[in-house]
Parts: sequence; C-alpha cells; structure tokens
Amino acid sequence: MSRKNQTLGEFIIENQTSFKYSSGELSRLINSIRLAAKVVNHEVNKAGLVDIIGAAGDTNIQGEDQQKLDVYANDKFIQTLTNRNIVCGIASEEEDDFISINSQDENNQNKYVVLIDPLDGSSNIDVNVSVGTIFSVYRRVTPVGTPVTLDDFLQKGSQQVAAGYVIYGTSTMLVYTTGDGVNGFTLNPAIGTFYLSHPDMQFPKDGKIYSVNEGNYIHFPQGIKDYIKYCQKEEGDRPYTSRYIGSLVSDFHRNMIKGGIYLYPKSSMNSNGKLRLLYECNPMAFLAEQANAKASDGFTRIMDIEPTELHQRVPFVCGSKNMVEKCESFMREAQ
Ligand code: AHM
Ligand code: MG
Repeated sequence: MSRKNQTLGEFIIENQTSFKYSSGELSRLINSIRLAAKVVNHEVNKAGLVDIIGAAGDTNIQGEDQQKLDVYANDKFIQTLTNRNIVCGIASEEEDDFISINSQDENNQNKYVVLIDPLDGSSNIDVNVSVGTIFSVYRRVTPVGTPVTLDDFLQKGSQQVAAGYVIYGTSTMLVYTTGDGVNGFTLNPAIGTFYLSHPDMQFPKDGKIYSVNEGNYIHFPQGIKDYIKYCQKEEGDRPYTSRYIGSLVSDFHRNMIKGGIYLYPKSSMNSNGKLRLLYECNPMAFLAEQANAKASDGFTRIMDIEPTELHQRVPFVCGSKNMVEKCESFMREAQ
C-alpha cells in the first residue's frame, strides 16, 4: 500500500514485510542510502558556490581540502553504509576493487552487498546540469560471517533485491524498487524529508523520445544507425524527438515519465560501449523492468548477462517496451 505524501521513512516501514526475506536489514540499508543522498544533495547544490567560497585554491574556508564532488559522494556513501554497519561489502565505480566491511569480525551477520555509482554524469556538475547516484543491492552468495569475495559482486542483474537512483535535478528525488514496482520520493529541502510523490511509476509502452549521443553516429553498428534513421523518418507518429542530457539518470527519469528510449551502443571506438554493467546498467534495467519497460544490449536482456569483472562495460538500450523491441529488431536484421 502506498499513500501520496507519505514520507519515505513511513513507506519503508509499511512495506518492510513485503520484502522476500524480511528482517529489517534491507529497510535499514535503504534508510542509510536516504541519509547519504541528503548529504550529497546538500553538497551538489552548493557546487556553483565552491569556487567562490574556496577561491584561494584547494582549501575551503574551514581549511579543509576541497574534493571533487564525485570523490565526495563516493566517500559519503561508503562512510554511511560502513558507519551503520549495514552491509558486508561495497563496490563502487570510483574504487578499483571492492571493499570488505568488518571482514575480520565473525559477528558481522550482514547479508547484503551494495554496488554504487556515487555521482553519475559528474562532468555535468560544472555546467549545472542534473546528475545522479545509482545503487544496486544483492544478497551475498558466500557464507555470512566470512569476508566477502568477488563472487558476491559478480551476480547477474536478475539476482538484485533492490536498486534505485537519486536524481539531483530541479528537485531531488529518490526512486527505487525492491522488486515490487517503482516508487519515487521528492525531497522537501526545507525540512530534509523525502515524500512519496510518484507512486507506482510506469514507462509508457510507446514513446516519442530517443536519447543517444549522435555525435558518435558514424561509429555505431549498422542496426543502431538504421534504428536512428527510423526514429527520424517522417511516417506515422514519427519523426521522434531527440533529447540527450548526457546524464543517464536524468535521461532515464525523463523517458520513464514521458516515454522514450536511451541508447549507449558499442562503437568502433568502444567495443562494449561506455556504461558499466554492475553500477549503471543492471540497476537501471531492474527499475525499467519493474516499471513495465525493457533493457538489453541490443540482443540479450541486460539482467541475464553473466558478469565477469567488476568494471565490465556493456552496450545499453533501455526504455519503453515497444521502442526497445523495435531497436532490437533492427539489430537482428543488420546482423
Ligand atoms: P560517468 O559514469 O563517467 O559519469 O559516465 C556515465 C555517463 C552517463 O550518465 C551518460 O549517459 C553518459 O556517460 C554520457 O556519455 P557521452 O558523453 O559519451 O555521451
Ligand atoms: Mg557512471
């Protein structure tokens, strides 16, 4: 049950029993993400002021070193999840290797690992364009009470128990799923509380927006080129509108509300595209499927891909069901 204007805290408590293996642990984890999101939001919103406040160089007025915001976000999420002793391992797009939490402590009975992209699209920060945090949660596969291993992180997307994003946009939202639909919460910055503003979010089955970095067109596979030409053709409800923010969370969020498709294909420069399977594609794919949409690499369902390394990249096609299926049909035809 969800009620509009319910707070995220109330929503988490009310829905706790609907989790598959409910013990309150996942609820506490989502609560920690909520806290870190608020801290990062506060910093992101000051981004334009940082140069003014810290004009003297690399230090701010408190004499603290200024960090790039993606490093700051990374530290905050890791700190919050570690301090609250809520997970047994974390992997981050910003870290070379995964982090094992309290690995020496046999009393650490935590079951979950978290994978995060702490500040996705961070090159947009300098120009005041929306950025986001993406997160993904799995149950560990190795025994509780032992140090986590790579196997705990290299799980297929279909094994996710929760996933979501925070969008630091014109307003700040936390959008997540625990496998029972997608709900969006908007932050009231005056009192620091997230309220349920977008219950049961669904992608429209069809859409009229395509989002792709067309500057790379010449390097795209033939199937993607053909699909882009199809989007541009004057016929029926086409041509479609082109909208590309260059910030996955923002492009995804808009497409979910309005109907659309996001593409980051492979190219002759990047043989596997740019986006990371574990930190970006799997969580967005889980959200997409929970919101009646689709995500694939052009041929295969994203959440069925067996990961082989932490920072693995995959081509990504995600959005309104009929649009993704159309794109896949062009991919197959061009093969
Ligand atoms: P990042 O994790 O380094 O920020 O890269 C991911 C971002 C996505 O948010 C965005 O959709 C894409 O990179 C944009 O890439 P490009 O500038 O090549 O179009
Ligand atoms: Mg990223």
